[in-house]
Amino acid sequence: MSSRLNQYYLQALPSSVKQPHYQPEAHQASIVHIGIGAFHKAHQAVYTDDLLNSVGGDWRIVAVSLRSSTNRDQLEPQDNLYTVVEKNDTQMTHRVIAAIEKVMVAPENPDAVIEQLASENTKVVTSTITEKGYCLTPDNRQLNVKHPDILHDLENDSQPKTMAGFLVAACRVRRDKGLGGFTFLSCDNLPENGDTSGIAICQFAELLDSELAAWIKDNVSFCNTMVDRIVPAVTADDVSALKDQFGYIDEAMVSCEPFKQWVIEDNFIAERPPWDRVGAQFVNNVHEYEKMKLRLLNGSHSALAYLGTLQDLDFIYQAVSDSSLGRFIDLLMDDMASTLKPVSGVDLGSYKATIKARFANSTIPHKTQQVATDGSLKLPQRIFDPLLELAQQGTISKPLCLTIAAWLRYLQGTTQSGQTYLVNDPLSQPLTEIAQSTTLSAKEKLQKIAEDTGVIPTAIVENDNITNTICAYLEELNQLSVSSILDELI
Ligand code: CS2
Repeated sequence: MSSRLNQYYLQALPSSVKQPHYQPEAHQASIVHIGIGAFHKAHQAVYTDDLLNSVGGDWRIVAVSLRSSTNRDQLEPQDNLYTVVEKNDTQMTHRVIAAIEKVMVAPENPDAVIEQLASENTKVVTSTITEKGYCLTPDNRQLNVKHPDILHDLENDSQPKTMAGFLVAACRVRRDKGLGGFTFLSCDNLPENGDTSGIAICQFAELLDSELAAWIKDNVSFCNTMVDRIVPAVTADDVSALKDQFGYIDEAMVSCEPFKQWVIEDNFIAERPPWDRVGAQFVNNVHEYEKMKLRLLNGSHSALAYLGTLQDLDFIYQAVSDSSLGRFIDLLMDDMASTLKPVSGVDLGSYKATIKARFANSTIPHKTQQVATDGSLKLPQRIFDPLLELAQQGTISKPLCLTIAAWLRYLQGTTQSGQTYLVNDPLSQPLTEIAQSTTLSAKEKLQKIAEDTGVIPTAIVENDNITNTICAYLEELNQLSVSSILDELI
């Protein structure tokens, strides 16, 4: 019978699985991470494990799940240990991570989460709650004060549901106890993720207590960060492959690519984990790194997700390996690149080539449908912003217009061969209803999405050159095959 990974099993691990060199319980937790999932486990927790291995310090992590108990239930029986499998066509490595001290499930005990965030030991709070967890307006810049969860938290500020609610409740306790604040690092793909989180959290606080909002502005620093690592959702096959190879069960494992990057704005109000000793970069300004990654990597990812899904391609590696789609991505990246300023130490040509090679990694199959989720929250920073910037420079980007048309066509819920799927997006109901209408013209659909949901910016619907291009592509996508449209564009 196979054993479950836990602290006792560590001694029995085969030597090809790297183990932590430190005694986990000898290090306290000074980081609270909100939104534990595969990405956190394969990114920030790996950097932190590297730090504990090579430098030490009280930098373990208390992770919080705002919704489900799944991660706690998988990790707790394993003493919060889990395996990270890094792989591509030429390498595969396995290591056990011990950086997470425990997982708290917020809905089970919100007071305990507030207490942890308000503890004197807490110096840094990180988050990966996906774009929708921030409860922002459609342009992803302000707090959506009409969001049902925000309304709930304004009414129940000591028993919150949202991250903003928890952070503000914890700041109230810290202020009342005479403690200082902490540094907050958003690790999600939002535009200017630190500044945006700061704006939304302070807006939320302002609605409750303006003195507390002022305290937060003075005592909490919001760092912008650029995070990068491709981490597809874990499958039952991943868990069985690990068991077959090494003979142990790890329900909490994650698989990812070998590549990882973390650029962090150096704006820490409290003690700073020396993550730069283990490969992260502290810089004065993250914006250009962030824009480069959001547009070249995430923008291309979304384009592959929508165009790939329409072509019945289940995985990103299949989409990028399709010769027409691959060539299309080159054109899309060229247009994106002309909206970017030079980034210190980065050669854009090799950056683009590396992204394509990373997408082509078939050993970590990443579902097109996974990347396609929540398009209404991803497209503003990935596609709409660069499209409008290019239009200001006098260019109507065909690749970007085709990507928007592909998203609208994707919202119809069928591939070009007629396979159906569910659209996963917080606004799926209004968006699919408009996209599937048989009476509205393509232009009316764009206008209605802009008016009813605010997702498409008015600057786009007011620009005839842009709307005509998107509408022409949408009509073509309803009549022709994706590959013939791509071939024509190329
Ligand atoms: C992806 C990202 O799901 C998505 O929208 O584009 O999760 C992407 O894999 C990461 O940002 C890579 O760093």
